[in-house]
Amino acid sequence: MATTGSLPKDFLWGYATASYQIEGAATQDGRGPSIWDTFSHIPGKTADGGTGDVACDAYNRTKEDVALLKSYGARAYRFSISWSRVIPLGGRNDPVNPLGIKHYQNMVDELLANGIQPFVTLFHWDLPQALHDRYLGLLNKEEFQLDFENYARVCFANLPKVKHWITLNEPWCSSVLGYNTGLFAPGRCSDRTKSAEGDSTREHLIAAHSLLLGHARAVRCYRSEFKAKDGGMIGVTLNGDWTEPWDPEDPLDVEACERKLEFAISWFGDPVYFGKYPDSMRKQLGERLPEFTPEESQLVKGTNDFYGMNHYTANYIKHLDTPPADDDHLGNLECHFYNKAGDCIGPETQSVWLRPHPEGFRKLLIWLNNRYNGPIFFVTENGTSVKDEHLKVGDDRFDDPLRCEYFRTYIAAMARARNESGVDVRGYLAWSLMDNFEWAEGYVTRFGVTYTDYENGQKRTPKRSAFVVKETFEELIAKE
Ligand code: PNW
Repeated sequence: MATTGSLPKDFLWGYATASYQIEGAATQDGRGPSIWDTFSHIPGKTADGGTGDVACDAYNRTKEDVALLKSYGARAYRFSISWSRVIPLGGRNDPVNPLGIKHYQNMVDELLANGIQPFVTLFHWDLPQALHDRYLGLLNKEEFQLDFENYARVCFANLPKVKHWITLNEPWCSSVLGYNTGLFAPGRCSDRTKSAEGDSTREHLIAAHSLLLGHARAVRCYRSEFKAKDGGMIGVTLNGDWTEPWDPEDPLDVEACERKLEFAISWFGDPVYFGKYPDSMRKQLGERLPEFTPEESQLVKGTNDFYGMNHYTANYIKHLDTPPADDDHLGNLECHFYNKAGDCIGPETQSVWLRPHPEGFRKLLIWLNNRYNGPIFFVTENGTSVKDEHLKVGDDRFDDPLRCEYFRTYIAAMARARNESGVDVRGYLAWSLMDNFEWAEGYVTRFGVTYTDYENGQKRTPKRSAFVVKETFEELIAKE
């Protein structure tokens, strides 16, 4: 049981967002376009034709949103920087936009003035479009890592008060969804009905390699030029779902569970902690998986001051007996919501990939803790959508019992992992502060503890879950 007062008094909790999902102001104050501006404007790429042009208009509501966070009792806020707001063309020889810098400085100052710790993500998928046009972005490892390092340095130099830096958000999503399935920007894949260009058998593996090198260079830069003076921490945020065997009696399903975790998480986690890709991936992917040169391996190894963990759901895993497809990114297996006995992993939500299963959160924290030898953890995202929430009317829009239950049970599961298994988790950022642009789902799917009224000037109204999260942490955190 998660008991009263069982989290330390300095436990950092709060909410998370990302630039393209909330800022809007797509062309304001000199911002350049990102690959998400381009992609979301292509008809058919988002559920409702939604784009981030206006989103929650958060760019123009810094004070209002920080006041909202404060009213929720938040001690921390995770936001991301729009690269193309800071360097509109993105590259290391391109001009820096002082108005973009100013915006994020104001945000940090406003948060600190209200006692809220900023957690800042450098890259939450919104690559400057100019870098994609110039050299195919993530597919050009030499150029990308240098441009990312330069952008990171500009951010570190201008935001010295930030003590928690996250280099990349979910590089799995940037790689697989952007270059293998093509569901996310830039939408490349082998299916020519979806994309004129792309190779789903290789490009996601190349993109991932470039991202790891960019991450590593940004960390090296922070540690050598800023850490001593500014005293912050830096790490990468990885997503990962828990896995349970479809047939617990079948050793091949049990093995496939581990393989799924390695393909999804250790693809990035193992290079960051050990300087190499997992053996299971090398075995299946062969020469399609890039090799780290000895220099690259050294550069990437040991680059997390903390493990940033995004976690939402779990699946039952069934192994496949057939040889893997060349474009397989899962590890030659199937993901299911029901197991062999007919048990369901969790209730439906609005997101086809997400079903609540809080025990999986506890188990995955323990799995990660063992694999990576007890790192410091910050949970940088956790939350849920609610089925048909977009259809609700009147005050019912602000009542979200499934989300309330989700947060109660997931936060309790995290506290148990900490208290019973010694997982050093020091903070928790719920996804999300407010309903926002949910990528390919557009505005249909809502993840906020705050209702955003897109019809009425993006007005924000708290949902019940905002109070539940506050009460849950007030109870769990020790008073002294
Ligand atoms: C995360 N999947 O994305 C992101 O970091 C957020 O920006 C996003 O809004 C949030 O989760 C909710 O979706 C994911 O398909 C998107 O498995 C898709 C998947 C996982 C995470």
